[in-house]
Amino acid sequence: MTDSLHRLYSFRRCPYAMRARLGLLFAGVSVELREIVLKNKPTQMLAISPKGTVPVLQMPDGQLIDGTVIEESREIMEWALEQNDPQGLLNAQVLPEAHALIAQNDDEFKHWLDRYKYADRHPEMTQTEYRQHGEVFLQVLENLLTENRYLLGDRVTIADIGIMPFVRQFAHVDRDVFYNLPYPKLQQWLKHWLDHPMFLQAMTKFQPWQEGDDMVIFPSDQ
Ligand SMILES: N[C@@H](CCC(=O)N[C@@H](CS)C(=O)NCC(=O)O)C(=O)O
Repeated sequence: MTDSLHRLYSFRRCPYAMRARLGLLFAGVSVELREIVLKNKPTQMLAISPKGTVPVLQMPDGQLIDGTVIEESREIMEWALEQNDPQGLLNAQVLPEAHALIAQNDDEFKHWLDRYKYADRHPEMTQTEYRQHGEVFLQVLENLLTENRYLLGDRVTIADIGIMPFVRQFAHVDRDVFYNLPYPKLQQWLKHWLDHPMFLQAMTKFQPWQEGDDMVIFPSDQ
């Protein structure tokens, strides 16, 4: 049984890996999890994905399907939900919009988030200016959440689980600042996710994987 599991290389604090783990949880798909340390990536991971980013999903041995490795977090979320999607996160009616919003997150917001978080490494602008650039996306999300409970309607979609880890990271640069910004719906949405059982499970701590370790199954049964 466990021989047929996919294997996920993951890093607990990485927002891309968080969205992949959330996708697996919402799909109810179990994988073998290998927690990694970014400064000491396993050679086994680099051998299958030389670009060296997490998350990476590897097909079980012997499955002769094209593309035996998925090395983009959005594709891992979607792969999982294509197996099983009881809550309809891949709702076809909003999928193009979800993709566009996730692309805006990954291509624009993440850029400002990194600079806001590590402003000392980017002295071209002040930290406040970086935050304000990031807030352009926060305002987009706030507007969506003024209309609906979730980003794209009254039900959760991949846009919510794909974007939430990044908003969390932005908020956690300085929680006092974040919760005093004029985005009440977004703050409420983030709090909802931070307390969500799936998110809490996605943040389970694991020891970094080493050759010879017992297999770790995610999600674990407890
Ligand atoms: N486009 C990739 C980006 C993944 C990514 O950049 N992950 C970071 C960690 S959050 C990483 O692995 N960086 C490599 C490193 O720091 O060495 C995806 O969506 O999966």
